[in-house]
Amino acid sequence: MHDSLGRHILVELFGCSPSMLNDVIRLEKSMVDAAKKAHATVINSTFHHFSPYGVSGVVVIQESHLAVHAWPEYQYAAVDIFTCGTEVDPWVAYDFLKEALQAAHGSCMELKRGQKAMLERIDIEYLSADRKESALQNQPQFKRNVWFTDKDENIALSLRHSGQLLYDEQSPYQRVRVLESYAYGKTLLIDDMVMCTEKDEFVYHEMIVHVPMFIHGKVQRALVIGGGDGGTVRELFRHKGIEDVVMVEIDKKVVEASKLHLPQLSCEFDNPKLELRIEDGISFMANCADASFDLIIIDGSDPEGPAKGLFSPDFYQDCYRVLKQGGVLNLQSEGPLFNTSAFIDLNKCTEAIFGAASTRCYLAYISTYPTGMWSFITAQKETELNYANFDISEAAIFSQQQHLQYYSPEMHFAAYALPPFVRDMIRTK
Ligand code: SPD
Repeated sequence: MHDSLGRHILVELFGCSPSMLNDVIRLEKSMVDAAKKAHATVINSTFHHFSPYGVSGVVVIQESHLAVHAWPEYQYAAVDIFTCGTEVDPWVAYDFLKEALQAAHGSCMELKRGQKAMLERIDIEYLSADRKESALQNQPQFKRNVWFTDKDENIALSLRHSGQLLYDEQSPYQRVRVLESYAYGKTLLIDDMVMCTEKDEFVYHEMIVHVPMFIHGKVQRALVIGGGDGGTVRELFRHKGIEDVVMVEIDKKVVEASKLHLPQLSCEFDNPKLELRIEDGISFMANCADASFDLIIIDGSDPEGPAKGLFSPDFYQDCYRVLKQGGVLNLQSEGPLFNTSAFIDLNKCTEAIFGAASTRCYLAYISTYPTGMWSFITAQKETELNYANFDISEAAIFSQQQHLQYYSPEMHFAAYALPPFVRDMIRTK
């Protein structure tokens, strides 16, 4: 017979595995398993990863809770294990966690919570009588609440997911993962950033491709830098006039992840008109012959890791050289409100190379990129860019026949209308 209602163990775990402490999925699983080992009934778990490192999470059990806050950079985890009743032994959970987190050593303190000598029990039968029925119907069900968060210091986007990774590979360049999010379906991540999700990838891929395709009007040879998931080449091949596409992706793991788990994106990788090269797009561009493409699309990641070079003036100087006269460059240029400095720098850089009259920015609304507002830049070589000068009826028929979900001639016009605050961020003309 216990002399208190609950037992609360405050645990300090030192010398833990940093990768374990930074892995929200494994940490959540260990905490849930620890609860189960201690014979607790798990009701719910909520876990968040913080970038670049750190995880916080709680497992709610019928007998109270287990909580963790992990500092991978100190190889340290603070854990609370609070149980009530006689069936659950919190020390079993402690032993399990110490091993699972590969802690070199741990220190603990047990507090008795709700000491019976201090309490007086009242009769609350009247409260429970009318709840008996609903309690029977509402047996607790384990509900996981595992979140992926794409964030910088001040802004975050979170997606709740199943807690299982469908793909998880560390390439020489980056970590590539696919998870199953509840609201947006399968989601491709590079490091801690969302690249695309099944449910809204069409916005990005339709807008990065069809806008410049209709502006140019007769693209035959296109080059894609990045685009390893395949969404951009899928959209390019909707255009019957395309004769060949070269796609240069640095990381074969991105292509592999997409082929395995995102068939709606990777469906054109076997197109005979596609030359898929696994190599660095920046060196490819530096060594590419002058005036060899009608269209260049830069479908890279954010300015971290291997994509950093896709944000440099030398690279855009090469793009200019490699385009034919009248050729179009189209690039993803980050979120004006999320990666403001990259957005401004890319606009300035492309304007300096192509000329202000040949460069324009447009927007699309991509709900799974932080802030939702995303931008693209179109630049045309040795030609004043008139984004509104395209074959509207052809674009309308194309949009209908291809069952596009975002691109239409109206969206094409509208996309170039910038809210004044965005226009002011990049105003030079
Ligand atoms: N913050 C996300 C920016 C990602 C841009 N590229 C996405 C690749 C989709 N093909």
